[in-house]
Amino acid sequence: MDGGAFSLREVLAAFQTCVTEEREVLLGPYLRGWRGLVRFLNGLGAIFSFISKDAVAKIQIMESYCGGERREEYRTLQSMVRYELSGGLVDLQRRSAHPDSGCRTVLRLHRALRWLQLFLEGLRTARQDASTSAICTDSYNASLAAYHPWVVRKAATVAFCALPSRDAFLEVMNVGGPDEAVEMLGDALPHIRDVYGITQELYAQHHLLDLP
Ligand code: 1Q0
Repeated sequence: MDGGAFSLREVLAAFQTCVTEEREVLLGPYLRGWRGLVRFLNGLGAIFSFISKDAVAKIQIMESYCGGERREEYRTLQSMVRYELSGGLVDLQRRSAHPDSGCRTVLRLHRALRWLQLFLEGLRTARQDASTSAICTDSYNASLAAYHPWVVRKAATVAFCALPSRDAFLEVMNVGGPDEAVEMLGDALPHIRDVYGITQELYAQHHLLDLP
């Protein structure tokens, strides 16, 4: 997946690899999936760099935990939550002693995964001449927008206007023709939904859905 054109198929496959038989979410493939998505986003133009910079910063925080001294604790989302909560390593009220906990960092990516799910579903089912910026704006308003201040929402909405047409989009996915791209999305989406659902349930159980 390094260098040259790459296919969104491989990127999305990472989210399939994430889920273990015990229905735990492996952080390694989860972060590889995000890395791949960011590469894709960068390919869409410099106007999206304020988004990819934030995503990369969050991926890097997580990669440093996953490659650090306590890497065993960061093998899965479940082990991370257990470890950070039992060690008092999560700021629950406001960011102070642990501003960059794994729990709060993954929560941001998790919310963005919901946007991705809605956006890809929209692309998959839209008419051929549908506007991708409208699909993207709708998905954003139904998910991430609720967590963003006005300026970020404004900047995001402006950037979305620069998105290419649906067909051009399906082509940059690099999985073949539009029909194949639609089929690939149909195969990949259940796995994204699954990862989202498991994470959502885990975070709800531990009251982590509003971490500052
Ligand atoms: C295709 C267009 C991409 C649009 C992505 C939508 C997300 C918009 C988000 C804009 C916010 C970015 C600015 C930073 C916000 C942070 O304040 C916020 C909260 O963090 P914190 O630390 O301040 O509490 N951060 C986030 O909400 C995280 C946002 C991460 C966004 C990751 C997006 C990665 C996108 C990948 C695009 C893949 C496109 C694939 C589509 C393939 C279809 C052919």
